[in-house]
Amino acid sequence: MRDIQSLFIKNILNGTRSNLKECGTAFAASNIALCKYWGKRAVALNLPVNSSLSISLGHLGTHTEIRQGNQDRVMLNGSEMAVNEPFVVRTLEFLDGFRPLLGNTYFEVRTQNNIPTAAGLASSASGFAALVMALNNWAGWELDGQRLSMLARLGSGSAARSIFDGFVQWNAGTNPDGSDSFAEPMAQIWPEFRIGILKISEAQKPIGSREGMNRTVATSELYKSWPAQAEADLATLRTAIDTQDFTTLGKTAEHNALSMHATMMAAWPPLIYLQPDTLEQIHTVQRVRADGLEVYLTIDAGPNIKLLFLEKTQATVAAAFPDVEIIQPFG
Ligand code: 2P0
Repeated sequence: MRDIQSLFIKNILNGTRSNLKECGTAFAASNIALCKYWGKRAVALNLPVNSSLSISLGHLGTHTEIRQGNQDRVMLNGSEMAVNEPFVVRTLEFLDGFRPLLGNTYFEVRTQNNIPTAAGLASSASGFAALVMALNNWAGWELDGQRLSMLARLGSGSAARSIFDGFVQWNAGTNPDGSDSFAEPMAQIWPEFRIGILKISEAQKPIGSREGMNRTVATSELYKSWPAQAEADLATLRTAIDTQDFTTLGKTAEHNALSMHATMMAAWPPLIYLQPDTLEQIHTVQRVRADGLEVYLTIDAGPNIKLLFLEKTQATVAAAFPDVEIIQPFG
């Protein structure tokens, strides 16, 4: 698997000269999918079954610095991490693919997440995107967004989308070599768009996304209907973004997320990421919506809820959900 990734990296960088400067830096925003990525058609190259569409979180994400060191070192939010920490192992495994192209150097990586840790938002998307962009800056490769997206994808699928800001589509592609599976930004901006984070639990989820999606593909009968639904939802979402049709966007994103959870629950052993408090808040969303408040939700592979609403309802949403943390994606 690592050989396949190393070869992919070599091909992407074919003909690109490295000219290392003292230090490379980059920032990448985190993202939340409105049409979810769930399931891989090829594990080694992180190739997805379906295309997905996300919105980036503005200034919330990961800042990364990379330079040459005397040994491999990884700092997270100012603290040096032990080499056997999963975060470090995953970072260095990813960087191993680049090492031969950079004079077999040791890496010193400093990563700073400004995503509120309490918000329960995944940081692997912004983390691997920032790492690839910092490498590109350090080595002077001047790669375009398409190639940066494909490199970030190897670290974590959702990182392919975090190379860009705003609304972003990650095309699943069909080529077995992964050369057409990359993200592209959409031009539309929607300044009134708001995301509300409802933190349900900070506990580590028992099954990570990676294992969870592989299990779903392998064992869930309901997953058979997922690729077609995702494709239809993505088309609907694109039109809703084009026309700023918030109702259609909200309905489609919520339906997409809950359909993904249905495929997970139909896996064996079942994957149930929702907690009792998640269900309680889902019911609250349904109740306030029945009362006329236009708010929708999406949920990733965990118990936390992300609300979707517009600026004009912000005060009402904050009153209905007192613990909500509000993000302005285009702020
Ligand atoms: C997404 N998720 O589209 C979906 C929705 C979780 C649920 O992308 O194995 O960490 O590294 O490619 O990107 C989380 O999965 O998985 C994810 P890998 P990743 O945002």
